[in-house]
Amino acid sequence: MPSLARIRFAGLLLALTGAHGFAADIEDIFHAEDTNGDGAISVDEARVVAPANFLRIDRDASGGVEAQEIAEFTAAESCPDGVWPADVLASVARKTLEYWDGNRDGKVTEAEYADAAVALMLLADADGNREVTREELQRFRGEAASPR
Ligand SMILES: [Ca+2]
Ligand SMILES: [Ca+2]
Ligand SMILES: [Ca+2]
Repeated sequence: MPSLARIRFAGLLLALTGAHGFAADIEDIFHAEDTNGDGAISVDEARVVAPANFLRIDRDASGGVEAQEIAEFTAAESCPDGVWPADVLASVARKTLEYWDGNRDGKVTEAEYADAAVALMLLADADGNREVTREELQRFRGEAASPR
């Protein structure tokens, strides 16, 4: 089963990389999200890109993202370590939905997604200054990749 860190990582990646692919590398993420080019993704910057990312995951354009859509989106993108088994994928999608679904009604609106994108981004904010640097994201990614 995927570890909590891995599921958080999946949610973070989806939150940060919805518009550029699940396995986008850190330079791609910063190129797209660090709009003022100061080397850190701020809360405002993460919010600005959230709607475009949301539209990409909301495959049927219903205005709500469901677990199945998260699973489909994840499967359609390349994963960091190849294709996950269907049960793992379903589990990650379900957990990711739980993280995103602020009011717990089983689907995620664009506003919930934007809030979650910011909250998940801040999981990587090791020094708590509400911005995420390449180093912070790299470290978070490394910790998620080797669960203890
Ligand atoms: Ca920035
Ligand atoms: Ca939908
Ligand atoms: Ca920081």
